[in-house]
Amino acid sequence: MPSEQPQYLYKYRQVPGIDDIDVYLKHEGYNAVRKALTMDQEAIINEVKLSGLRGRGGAGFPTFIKWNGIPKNWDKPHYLVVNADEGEPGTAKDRDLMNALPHLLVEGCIISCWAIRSKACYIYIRGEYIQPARQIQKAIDQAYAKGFLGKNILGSGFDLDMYVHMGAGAYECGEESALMSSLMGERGMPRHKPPSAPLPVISGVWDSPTIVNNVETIATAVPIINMGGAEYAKVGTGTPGAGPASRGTKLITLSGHVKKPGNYEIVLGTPVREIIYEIGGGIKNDKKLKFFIPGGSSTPLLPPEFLDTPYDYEALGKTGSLLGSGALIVYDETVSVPALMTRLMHFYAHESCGKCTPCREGTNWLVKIHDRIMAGGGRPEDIDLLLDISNNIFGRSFCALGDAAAMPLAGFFAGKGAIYYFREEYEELIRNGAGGKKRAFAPLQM
Ligand code: L3W
Repeated sequence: MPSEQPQYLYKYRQVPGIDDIDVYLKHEGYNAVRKALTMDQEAIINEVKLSGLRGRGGAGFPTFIKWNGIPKNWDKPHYLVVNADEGEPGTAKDRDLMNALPHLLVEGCIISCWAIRSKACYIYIRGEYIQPARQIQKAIDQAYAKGFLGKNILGSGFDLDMYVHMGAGAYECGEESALMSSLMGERGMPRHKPPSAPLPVISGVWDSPTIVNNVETIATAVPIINMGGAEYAKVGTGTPGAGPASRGTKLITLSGHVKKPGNYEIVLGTPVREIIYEIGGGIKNDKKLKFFIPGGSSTPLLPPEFLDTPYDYEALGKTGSLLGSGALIVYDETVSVPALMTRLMHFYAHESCGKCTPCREGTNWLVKIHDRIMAGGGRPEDIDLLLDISNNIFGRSFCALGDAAAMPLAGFFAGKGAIYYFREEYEELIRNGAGGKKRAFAPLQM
């Protein structure tokens, strides 16, 4: 365990029975709720602003701006929706948080709802997450029994109800507008966004103002209120309040060819090299690192020359990749890039909701061409065709799923992606056909 990394979310992660409210209460549990209920809305949002907290689901949008966006018309219905539809390949940090520390999420929801004066909170959990959903439901029941949920919470006059809603296994439902459609019982397809439709903070579920935040974002409200936003922001990169900055800690899922895969809490800005070689113990069987994917399968891979990049929003953005949801996937020298991309393209084509043509048709073409190359029937012009198709998907699909398929392969606008860095592997497979070096599919290991 990297002892020098402050643990704000994982502080009590290893305490036996911490998922039970009685144990949680003995470890600062619900202290942040007690404190928050003595603060007014502006004061809570100000602490979140001071903390520099940005959305932990992938976009990194400043949380306080989102919370401030809810119209201050408190009598009208408005909602908090927690995005627990963690579907990005390589990402399992929200699963761990919900399994191990369910009360941290419930506590974060109460604080967030109090900050926006919402009387209802929905936790939308991906269909496959049966155990996390059970854990959250148990935590909600225990919180009701102790008076942290329901009517007149701790005598404050604040009422709040919390509901678990299970998805049905569609990756697309992690996209906030598709998630809201699914929550309302409609097909899980994305909706129009600004400028042709209002933001969820103005009109979300049931045409009411809605905050949609990731599990980790909401849970982070707990240490922020406990320690104060300024204290939370003491670690990280960039200067708080002076341009974009990555402050505080981030849960990451470290997977693939490392000796110690797992979920870790790291300080934003920790170099990737330190994460892979110290926290992760280095490459499995002491093989050579070939490349890594920094933020989940939708983010472009990076070769070893980027090992000294600080793991933060700005530095990873400058590499042509992204921090994304914090899923760092590590690949050793045995991995075939075309084989990995084939596997990923199958995933995105399968998960495309079919609403828009560039994504529905484009992802299928990416699959067909990859399958052809892998079967030994590739043509020299296929590589540029893959780039061309990616370029026609990127920025032209209805939501980010199309971009997510194009980016690992081609980067942003056919910039630096798998083909840019490992074009010769595609060329070799095409040149040698079925006689080319045959390598196994690289699984996205956890
Ligand atoms: C208030 C404004 N709110 C924007 C809100 C907006 C949304 C958030 C970010 O995609 C990415 C995607 C994945 N006032 C606002 C405002 N908002 N302006 O801010 O919006 P946006 O459009 O930048 O991003 P998004 O559509 O939420 C998220 C990428 O993350 N990703 C995803 C990984 C998947 C997981 C998972 O499985 N858990 O996180 C990885 O890279 O591709 O590009 O809420 O409403 N003025």
